[in-house]
Amino acid sequence: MAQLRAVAGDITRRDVDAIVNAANTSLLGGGGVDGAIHRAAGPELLEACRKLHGCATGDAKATAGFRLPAKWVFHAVGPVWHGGGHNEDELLASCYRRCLELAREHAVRSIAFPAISTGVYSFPLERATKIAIQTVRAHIEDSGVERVEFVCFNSDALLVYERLLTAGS
Ligand code: AR6
Repeated sequence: MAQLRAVAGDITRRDVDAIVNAANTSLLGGGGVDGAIHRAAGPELLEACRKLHGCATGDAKATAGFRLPAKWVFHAVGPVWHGGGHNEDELLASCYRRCLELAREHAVRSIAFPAISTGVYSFPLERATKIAIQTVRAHIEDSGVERVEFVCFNSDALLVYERLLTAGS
């Protein structure tokens, strides 16, 4: 049975096969976790991203991890929160599903996710966390992934993830 857990800290330091980036449709970098991943991976990551010609919201694309401990980066594009009536829930779930599909394609056994869309894109944290946990639980067995880390950059996120993981949400 796959293991899901919340961990505190910086996703760029995680020793896993793949880390997930909360990117934008250009895939050409940005702030938040995206900026941190590009800084830690080095300029080769931007070169690799240029060759992908962007990514639709709800989708994800893979590159190598370059200078990161992780072998792969899966660049997922979460939705911008517009109040909840613009398919935001489904688009966010789709990001997690697509990352697990990429995990299967690349034989990834361990993966770390940030809280996609909950920063600059303003998706409410608790609602996003429920979607993240439920979607990963629903698709993990098919993916071949054995270990999932939800990496929380601040203590609020860590408390929410720990509570909802324990609640079996
Ligand atoms: N490790 C783990 N989590 C982090 C890190 C880190 N190093 N840094 C920030 N977070 P955000 P979004 C958390 O804004 O809302 C970018 O400019 C952060 O606390 O990075 O999906 C992209 O290019 C929050 O909980 O991503 C897009 O334009 C979570 O990561 C846009 O932001 C996501 O926050 C995407 O916005």
